[in-house]
Amino acid sequence: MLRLLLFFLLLSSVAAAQQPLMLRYAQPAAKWTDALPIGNGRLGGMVYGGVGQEHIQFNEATLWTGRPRAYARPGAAQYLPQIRQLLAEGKQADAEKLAEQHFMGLKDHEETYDAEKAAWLQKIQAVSVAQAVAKPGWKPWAVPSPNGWEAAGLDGLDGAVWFRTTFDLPAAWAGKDLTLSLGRIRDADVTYVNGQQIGADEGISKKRRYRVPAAALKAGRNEVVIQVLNFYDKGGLIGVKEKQPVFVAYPEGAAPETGVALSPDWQYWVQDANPPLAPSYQASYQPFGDLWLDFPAAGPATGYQRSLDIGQAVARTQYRQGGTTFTREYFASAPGQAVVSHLAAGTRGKLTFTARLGSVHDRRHTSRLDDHTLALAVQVRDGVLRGVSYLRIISDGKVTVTDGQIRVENASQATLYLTAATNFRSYQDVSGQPEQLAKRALDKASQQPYADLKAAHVRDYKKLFDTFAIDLGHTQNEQLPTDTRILQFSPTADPALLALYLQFGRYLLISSSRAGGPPANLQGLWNDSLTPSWGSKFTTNINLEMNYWPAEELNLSACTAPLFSFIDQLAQTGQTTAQANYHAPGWVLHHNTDIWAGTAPINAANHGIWVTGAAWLCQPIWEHYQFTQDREFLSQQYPVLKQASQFYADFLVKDPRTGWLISSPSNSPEHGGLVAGPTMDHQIIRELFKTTSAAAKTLGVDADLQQELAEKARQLAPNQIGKHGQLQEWLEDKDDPADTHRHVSHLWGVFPGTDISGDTTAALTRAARKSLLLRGDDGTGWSLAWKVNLWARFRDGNHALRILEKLLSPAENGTGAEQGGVYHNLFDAHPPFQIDGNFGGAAGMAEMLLQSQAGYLDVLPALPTAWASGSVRGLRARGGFVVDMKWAQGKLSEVEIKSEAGRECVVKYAGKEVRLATKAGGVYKLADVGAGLAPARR
Ligand code: FUC
Repeated sequence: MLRLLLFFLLLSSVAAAQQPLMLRYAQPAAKWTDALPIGNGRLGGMVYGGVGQEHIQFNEATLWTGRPRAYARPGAAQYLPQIRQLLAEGKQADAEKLAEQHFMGLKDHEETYDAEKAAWLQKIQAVSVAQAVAKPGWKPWAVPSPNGWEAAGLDGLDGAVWFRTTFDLPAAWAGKDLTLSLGRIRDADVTYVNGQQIGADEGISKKRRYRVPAAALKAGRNEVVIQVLNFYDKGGLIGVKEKQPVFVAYPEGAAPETGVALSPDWQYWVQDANPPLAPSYQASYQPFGDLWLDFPAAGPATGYQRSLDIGQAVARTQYRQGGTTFTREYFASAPGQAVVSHLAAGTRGKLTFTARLGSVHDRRHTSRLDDHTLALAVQVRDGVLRGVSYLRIISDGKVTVTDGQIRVENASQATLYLTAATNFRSYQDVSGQPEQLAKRALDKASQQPYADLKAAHVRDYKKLFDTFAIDLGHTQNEQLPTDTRILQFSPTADPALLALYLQFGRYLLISSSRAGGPPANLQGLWNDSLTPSWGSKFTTNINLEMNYWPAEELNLSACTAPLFSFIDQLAQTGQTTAQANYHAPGWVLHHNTDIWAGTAPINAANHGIWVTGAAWLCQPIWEHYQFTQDREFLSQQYPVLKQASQFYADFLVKDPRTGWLISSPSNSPEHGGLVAGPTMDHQIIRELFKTTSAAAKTLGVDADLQQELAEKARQLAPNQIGKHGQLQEWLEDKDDPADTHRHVSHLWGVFPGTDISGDTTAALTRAARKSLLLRGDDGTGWSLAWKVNLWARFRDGNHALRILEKLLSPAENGTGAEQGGVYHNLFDAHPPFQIDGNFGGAAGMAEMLLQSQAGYLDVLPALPTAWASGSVRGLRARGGFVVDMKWAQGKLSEVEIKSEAGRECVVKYAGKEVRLATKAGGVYKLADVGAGLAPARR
């Protein structure tokens, strides 16, 4: 007993020293991707941990632009035969043109926009350059930023904005015409030199290089004035991507490098910040607000530490100042439905600060609710959603509240309760009462003492998080701050960083995907921009699905609930689109969707018409059943599978050349334009037909449908091997072996699908492997993550680890340019931040350790040499099994399998196989004894 206890104590002290579940930093966050994320699935916060000023930027998952509306274009289907015909004749450009005009979904505001824009432009143009320059209210402007004025402090601004600066004309250039280079401008500009118009253009990709006639120039100082019109999204002077100088003037014909720079002392004046709402296919996820805490100026801070404990889901900041230790803790509680912060001073009465609520929304308002509570109300500019947030502070110090702030004086500790809600109820219903919801949560949370609230939060979180553990070995690097570990990372220098990365993926899923809320979007739950990249929506040609890859294997099945309820909504709205675009039964979804469950094709015909979003989203439904063996779930979700199958059964057409059934029109995601018969579609549809039939069989229903789907699956275009030995991405053998495009869509059948698996189709597996080699080892964050999973399925652990190393490379390499990798806070960089890489990377590591897609448990299928010893607890396998295992010197030493459903369990390892007849609840231990797998001796 004593020895056991000693062992336990030893173990726990090692664990504490190693801090395997901590992100740690020695300085506050300087930017958003340094800040630490907390979340409860609905409320998210990014904690900066500043000393003089604390900042928690926060989100609520249902605050989006847009409104309930029709997304599909009525009558689109009448153009379908012609689009198909054009594609069959090889006339891609004509097909895309026709589709662009008639087949894309409806944009919000598209009916009214042209007239409103014309009227607005008339108003804007009524102000002359001389009048503009004479206006009061010009403000200084930092040198223009490559990401538009949003990134330079004017987030969300659209409209007419004037800029001005000067340059000095060298005497030697007198009488010469000049070129003025301004880079790209979003969206339109009118440019003046010394009051004379010298150019005007519209278009976000055109580089503005205007001729300035000598006659417009003066000796000495010349004034440049630019009126910029920005109709939507990012705005302003956005530079150019190449390394050529911009904001220079030089003699016509001379090299830009010989030019004089425009003075960096720019000024701007906002003429009008209310342009008509621009047409948009889908809505964008929005930030909600900011909590600012200002502390009185005091001496320097020492012993600064900032951390995120993902074992407990608690962030902390600690430092000493003026002889007092200050500590802060933060978490987003799911049971408490609040973001909670606790501030404490080690010396009595030393805690004094002012709390404010702000927001980047133009329409925002703060007010005093009661003598402990401040309220913030926000309203999105383009849409019907509004939000309310309350901040209540309970403290032993003096608390005073005004309409703008809460002041806390001479306290020893203070607890901050932050709640938020919107009027979003569903994609059809915005009648929610945010005041009531946020107030109810506030009253409930703030009645609980901090310690109780925290204990309930930790308990709730650990119920999910503690179902899994992993150990890949330890080194001294674990003692370093996380940002340094990233810089010094290699799989041998710091194997524990990989384990941390995997667990951080699980942390992010628990924090951004909880029953009752929307699924994790492109940024999970976290977003600080009114114009986030790709709208921070749900892109369905890889990204949304990747977010849920780790859920089942890494024992977070419960976190899939938001995905399935979202799919149920898409299966409703998708029926309208199936009718409008294809005259087809069932439901369809294209490559993107938003909180309003838009399913129609968007953006452009060359990539927006990709039809297999619905089919792909059926895969996690079947997977969930496979992992959990939950028949009730399967029978509830079966109509979604059935109706998707009905759509594709109707949609497929016979290829006139081969006689195969093909998907047309469609696209191999974001690659190669609108085509007939991309390989990925056929793989996904084949898998859908197979799983729908299997589900029907399991449930004992729809025998006819099972037959029909089996027949259609047989007629579907098969996977083909092309002239480079590659798996063809398209129907025709036209792959370019030098092409390193980020999407590896035609490998869907290897992962996440099972259309091509080493066991049954060795030649196709070789071809798929060849295709992946040709695509190369680089890519955006999610592209790297996908490749990790693929190399795991190809049983090549060392290659998978090489890609993981890239996935964990520093996204910021110090040159200002970003690359696929991780930011300081371990967020995945596409770049920019996109959470799919975090989730896909975590799933890839699970695939390296255990696979079960082929009807058996494949133990350590892709163990890299560098992971010589390790252990894992709580991996899940299809069939309802939970697996713990240990390995040493690259060899399995013990595996323990818990059977939840009592199914037969086939286990394979290193060419050996064992079959176990299991009982529900039974636990089975096996060890590798050289000659085979045998029951383990205790
Ligand atoms: C897909 C990808 C892009 C990006 C976007 C959100 O369209 O091709 O790389 O990840 O989704």
